Amino acid sequence: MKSGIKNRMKKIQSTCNYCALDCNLDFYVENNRVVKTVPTRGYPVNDGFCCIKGISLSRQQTTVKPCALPRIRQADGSLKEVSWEEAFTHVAERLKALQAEYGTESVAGISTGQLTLEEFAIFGHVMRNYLKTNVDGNTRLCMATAVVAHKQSYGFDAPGYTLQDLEESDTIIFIGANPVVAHPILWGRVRQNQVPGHKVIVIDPRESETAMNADYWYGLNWRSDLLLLYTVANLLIEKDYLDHAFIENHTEKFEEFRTFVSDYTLERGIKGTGLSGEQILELTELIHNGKKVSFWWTMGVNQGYEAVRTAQAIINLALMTGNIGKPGTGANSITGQCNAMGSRLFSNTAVLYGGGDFTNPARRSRVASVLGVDESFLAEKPTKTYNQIIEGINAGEIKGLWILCTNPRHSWANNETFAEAAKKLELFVVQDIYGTIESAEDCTVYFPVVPGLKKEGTYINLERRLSAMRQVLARGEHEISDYEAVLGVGRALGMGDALKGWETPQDCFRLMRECSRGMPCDFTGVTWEGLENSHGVQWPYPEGKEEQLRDDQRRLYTEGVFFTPSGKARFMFEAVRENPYPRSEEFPFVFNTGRGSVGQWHTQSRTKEVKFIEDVSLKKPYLYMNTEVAQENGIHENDWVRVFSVNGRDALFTVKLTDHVRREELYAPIHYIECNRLTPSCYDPYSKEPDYKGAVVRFEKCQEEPYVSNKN
Ligand SMILES: Nc1nc2c(c(=O)[nH]1)N[C@H]1C(S)=C(S)[C@@H](COP(=O)(O)OP(=O)(O)OC[C@H]3O[C@@H](n4cnc5c(=O)[nH]c(N)nc54)[C@H](O)[C@@H]3O)O[C@H]1N2
Ligand SMILES: Nc1nc2c(c(=O)[nH]1)N[C@H]1C(S)=C(S)[C@@H](COP(=O)(O)OP(=O)(O)OC[C@H]3O[C@@H](n4cnc5c(=O)[nH]c(N)nc54)[C@H](O)[C@@H]3O)O[C@H]1N2
Ligand code: SF4
Ligand SMILES: [Mo]
Repeated sequence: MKSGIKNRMKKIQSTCNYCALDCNLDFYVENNRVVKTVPTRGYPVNDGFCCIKGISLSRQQTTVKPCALPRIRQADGSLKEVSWEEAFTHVAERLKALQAEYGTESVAGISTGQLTLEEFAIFGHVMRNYLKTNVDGNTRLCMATAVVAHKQSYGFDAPGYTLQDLEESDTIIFIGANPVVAHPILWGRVRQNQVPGHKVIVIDPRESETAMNADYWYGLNWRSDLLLLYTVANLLIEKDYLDHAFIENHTEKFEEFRTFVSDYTLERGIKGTGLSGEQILELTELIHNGKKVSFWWTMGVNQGYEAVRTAQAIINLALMTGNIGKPGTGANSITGQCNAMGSRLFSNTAVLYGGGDFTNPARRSRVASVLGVDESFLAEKPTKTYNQIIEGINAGEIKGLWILCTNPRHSWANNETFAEAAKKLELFVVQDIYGTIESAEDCTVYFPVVPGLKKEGTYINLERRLSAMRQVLARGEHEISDYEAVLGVGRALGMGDALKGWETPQDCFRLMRECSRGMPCDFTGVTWEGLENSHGVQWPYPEGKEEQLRDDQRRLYTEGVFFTPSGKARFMFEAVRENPYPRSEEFPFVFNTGRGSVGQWHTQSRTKEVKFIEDVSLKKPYLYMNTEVAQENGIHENDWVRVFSVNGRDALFTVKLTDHVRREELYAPIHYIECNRLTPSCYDPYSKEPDYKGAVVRFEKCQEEPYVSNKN
């Protein structure tokens, strides 16, 4: 490249496809190379800032290898490159053959919250509508709890907030959320809050990076959130710290709730949460004294054995104090992946496109007419859940699996169960940008696809904002996108007319937009072109209402009207349950898991390619141990321990000493495959989201440094 004035640079605005903020970035391109990445100024989410992952997205232009042809496993175990046409035909024929031999539901898919809306929509069309089988998403590992909680409490999966609420709130309460690490740009919005005397409160058993930066930290016992939230609700009622008018006009079942929580006395709360009476009373007063109180939750809540009820207990607090629908308030679920929100409504897995149950006749008729198919063509029931799919493979009922944009061999709970499953599959298609991911080890077909820089589509962020991914770099020979790969298999299956109108992502966008018409997520006023170089658009944005909806920071429930038949929000509650995995003499430690650093992304396939992230990230699995506990066990920094889990497995970790985890806790970042070797198969009963943060374990010091693979 020649130095000098960069006057031939082309600027393309696109969306970061890591976390749920969906920051917009301006990519400057010269000779089909990104030479500069600048966070988009004026974009309402990130206005000129972004984190280390977004700024280094252009690394993928060199690290994603140009090997563009798919591969099929041969009898001798090797992978042979074939043409795309051959691969499409092979996969289509194998899918049909398996269905013919073992039944319709003997093949399945695992989708994702990290592709474009159009990509998982077409995957859902091919697999769920046409093949009539099951596709769940990695969003099950992440957002399923919030989805169920919203549906039951609000009548629709509709988080109501806008990011501006973080700047306007005077009392910001994070529950099981660590945005300093996981959502740095969201944390930036907290830092911009100018409300005099505003307070940041963190509820987390661990003194997380966010807790370290907060005004109040409530380090409750693991898995005692539901008890704490009911105790606080009871105190708010006893002290009459309620918004009676809101409760009366906009909610249902409050009287039942009042009776129910009267059992949750302060004494009981103290005993179960490990917090003092003063702390619980202080938290109650903070909620009462705030004029604009906002609650924000993430995986510390969603990933638990009574997670849905915990999320709803947060919603209940917002409802009873009238902290919803107004600036700076809300019971706000923070999403994880860049397009989890899109996946929740447009992947055709748990609901019809645009929302609505598979059994809802009006919705079936609407979606079928938009897609130009007979109603009977549409999937008839929600998908089997992720755990049922893996269990189905291990039970020999499911023989074919197609995964895209997810790495379950690493990320699935009790991940050895996935390893076992992968070996049993007769057809295992892995579609990824890296052929080196752990999940691809046992694949029978590998589909290499291009990364986000080379494709286009639509993303929806945590505050319901649609934004455009636009192609930044031209593609090389044979390089195709996820959309084209799925379309290719669909055509090879003989879908024919059922793929009419699905020819390009832009066509699919139009279909999905029509499916949204009249639904809470109506975005019929958004056009493909209009989204380009824009500020993004929050749903709802119905056609004809564009003028009234110009504001960039819109929230739902401003009139106190919800999506239930009565228009009222519901108090949802249920008795606190016994922890299925309590600490015991045999397993005295909690094995807490979560994000390790701003730079590391999940299974690290992408972020390990970024030199300045990789240079500062440990290559070997590690965990944090309380300094005193380490001393008592003769353990020093960087010593190795073998951790034995309640799931019957063990794994090796190096030890990092810290005073920020409590005595009873070991905290393991999820970015190493060893982490989920130890998490048990335990799920919330309603959402089937894994309880990823609640394993119990014991450890032994290793006398010598063991050999550990450096796969990660
Ligand atoms: N750098 C980076 N950022 C990411 C990601 C990444 O991999 N890397 N992933 C993205 C995705 S998909 C997601 S879902 C989000 C996740 O974002 P977060 O949920 O904020 O992150 P986690 O680290 O999983 O967990 C949050 C906190 O839950 C706490 N916790 C554990 N048990 C309990 C409990 O019983 N009660 C309470 N109250 N808290 C508990 C943990 O100690 C931890 O501090 O991050 C997104 N952002
Ligand atoms: N113990 C524990 N386990 C957890 C969690 C936890 O807190 N604790 N969190 C859970 C949560 S919230 C989540 S979201 C999951 C995440 O788990 P995964 O979804 O398995 O993790 P990722 O590493 O994000 O996997 C994404 C894959 O997509 C590939 N990819 C990237 N871009 C593209 C593309 O454009 N096309 C295609 N086809 N592939 C692409 C990447 O190379 C990578 O292999 O992990 C879950 N696992
Ligand atoms: S905060 Fe999230 S969306 Fe923004 S640059 Fe970082 S990873 Fe990307
Ligand atoms: Mo997630």
